[in-house]
Amino acid sequence: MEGALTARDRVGIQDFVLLDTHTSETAFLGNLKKRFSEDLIYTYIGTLLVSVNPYKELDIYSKKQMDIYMGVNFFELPPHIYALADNAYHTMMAEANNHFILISGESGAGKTEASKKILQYYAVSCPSTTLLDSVRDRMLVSNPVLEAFGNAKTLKNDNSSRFGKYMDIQFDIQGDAVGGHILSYLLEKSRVVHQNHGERNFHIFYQLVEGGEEDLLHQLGLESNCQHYSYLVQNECANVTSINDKNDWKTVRNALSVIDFDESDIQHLFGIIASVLHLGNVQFEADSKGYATLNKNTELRWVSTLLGINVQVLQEGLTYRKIEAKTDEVLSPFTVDHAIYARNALAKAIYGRTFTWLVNKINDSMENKEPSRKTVIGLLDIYGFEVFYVNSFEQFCINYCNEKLQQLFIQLTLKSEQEEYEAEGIGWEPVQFFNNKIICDLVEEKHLGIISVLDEECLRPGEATDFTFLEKLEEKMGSHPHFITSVNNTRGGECSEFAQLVLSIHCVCVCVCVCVYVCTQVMRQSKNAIVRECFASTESDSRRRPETVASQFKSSLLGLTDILMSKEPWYVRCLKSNESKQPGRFDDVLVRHQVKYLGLMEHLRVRRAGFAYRRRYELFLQRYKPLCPATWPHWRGVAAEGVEVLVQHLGYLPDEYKMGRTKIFIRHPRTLFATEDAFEVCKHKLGKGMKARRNQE
Ligand code: AOV
Ligand code: MG
Repeated sequence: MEGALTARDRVGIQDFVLLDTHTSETAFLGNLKKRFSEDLIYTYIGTLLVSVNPYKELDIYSKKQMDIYMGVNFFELPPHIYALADNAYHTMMAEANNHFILISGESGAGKTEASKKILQYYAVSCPSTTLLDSVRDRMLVSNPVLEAFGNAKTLKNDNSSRFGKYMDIQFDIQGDAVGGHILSYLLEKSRVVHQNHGERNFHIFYQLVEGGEEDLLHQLGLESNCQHYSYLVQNECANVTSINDKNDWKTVRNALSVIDFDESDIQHLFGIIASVLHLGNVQFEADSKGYATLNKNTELRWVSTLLGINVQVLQEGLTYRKIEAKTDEVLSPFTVDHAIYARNALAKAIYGRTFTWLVNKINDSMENKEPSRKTVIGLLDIYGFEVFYVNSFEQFCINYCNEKLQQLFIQLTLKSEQEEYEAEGIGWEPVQFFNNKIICDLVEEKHLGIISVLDEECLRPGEATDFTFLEKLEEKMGSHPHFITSVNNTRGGECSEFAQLVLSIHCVCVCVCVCVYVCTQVMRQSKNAIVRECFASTESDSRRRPETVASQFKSSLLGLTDILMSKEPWYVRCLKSNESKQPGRFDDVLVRHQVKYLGLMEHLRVRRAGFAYRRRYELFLQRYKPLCPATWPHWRGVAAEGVEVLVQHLGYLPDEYKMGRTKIFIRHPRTLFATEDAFEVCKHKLGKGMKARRNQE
């Protein structure tokens, strides 16, 4: 009987920590499902926010909603991404330190949407001035631009991020959002030239071809039909119902003018996108000796015009390798296969470097040049964990990145939390959890991990093959409990997923080698200003062997971990409700699996058994001493004793708090909120005099 249900029965519990009867996985899922069926997609575990993708627009992101959440304590309103954003902001302001929000979950779970909601919240709700409005507009429009160039339809998500994004939002001392800075991580460049079945290339190509004005397309030599371009039609998937390329084109076009792109930048940028499409249509034939020749060069002429490079030079670059002998250079012709490699490598290099250029350009436009003190909230939205039928080097990197972030989460929550109780001498029953450090080590350990073995193999061009690589892996880590290969299968002819991974790593190595000559030498002659800038760096001139892609990625992730470790964490854990991207469907098995591997139950157990809040005695006493006659205006003794007197006076029950060596630990946030409310009342009573004194202190 619907009418007999209490509100709690209907909407479930909004904080799992309060799920009083049991902490079983089934109860956890039951609560999530109940809330999901009522369109309540957010639930807390303490201060961690769990979000379940509704796959439909919910009316909960209006300006009115933002206003409701502004400056309100975490648990006073239903859970919301705005509450988390607001609390991170207020803590940053109160403590004058840096924070980050780690948004994680598998592909299609809602990370990018969550990060956009948070950015919108800050852009709209923070104090405002006309000058700052333009910075905020730029931060907001940077999203559609980067998504156009860095997102694509995959089997898991129609708008899948194919690069990792970390964005610092900078706030000044008044709390105004005054600037932004983006770091991007490993763009999946291979998508430019190849997409798996049912997937698309990056959105921008379809947007330009479908939405580009007639004049523009004419100038770029493009047909307004995706079917014409071999890089776009590999999987007959140009049109996707959830995507409106024509409208998105308009959004991107407008956004570019907001972020300071002048007409010449825009011409050059779309010249590059068009040149990649033309490159894809460049075909080779074998001559009588089996060497590559162009079968017709209309397309190459377009590439040459758009990039401002002599067509002869370009043609040579794609069909010959330059070998430097002692005194002079010898041109060695490519086979058709090698020419195709070179062509694809060039397309990927141009696109990849243009993407980096775009990020830099956006950063310039969001930069705040004021030297004043700033604090930041970092937003991390990376590509989510993904496993396809065929997995390649990209999935290896993406999933390794997700393991790294899970490791960070474990370190910052489960591990450090329990270590702190131990250090503080708080009685504690340890909670068991799976520590995925062992997986991270398997991938990244010096001399022993998969990446090291790959690097070694890359030092033996010509000798190393996919099988020697696999054999080395077997030899070094065959007995590792989390290492499984299918060496035997691959020898039998049938390619396992892992062999595919290895094969594609090999392709990456070959492409990188071929590309060194084509890209840098030829592209530096470009009359297209963006291309010239992109290839101007001197890295390939150096005599040193360039770092492999995997090693570079590993270093960049270590750098990211350092950035995050220096800040205070907040977490959003996104869950995918179903695989078919449909509203109203909650797939128990799928959600249970994510709850498990994200370690949410362990997190809940630590939270429930533990303490939501802790603060050093001195700081606690400093803030709340006006609430007790014995501690106001000064407590002359040891801080811990003062805190004990204070909380006794406030009526804390013995179960609500524990006294550690240096800190007080408070079990439930509501205890602290009650104290904080009392403090607010007291502040009013004591009036401005007290505030002034506090400020002096
Ligand atoms: P992801 O970022 O986690 O995947 P997205 O944020 O792109 O996933 O979400 C995928 C799709 O789910 C979106 O395009 C929306 O259609 C829908 N969606 C997600 N969150 C919401 C929400 N709060 N309200 C309504 N619809 C939502 V990936 O980038 O592939 O790892 O790499
Ligand atoms: Mg995403």
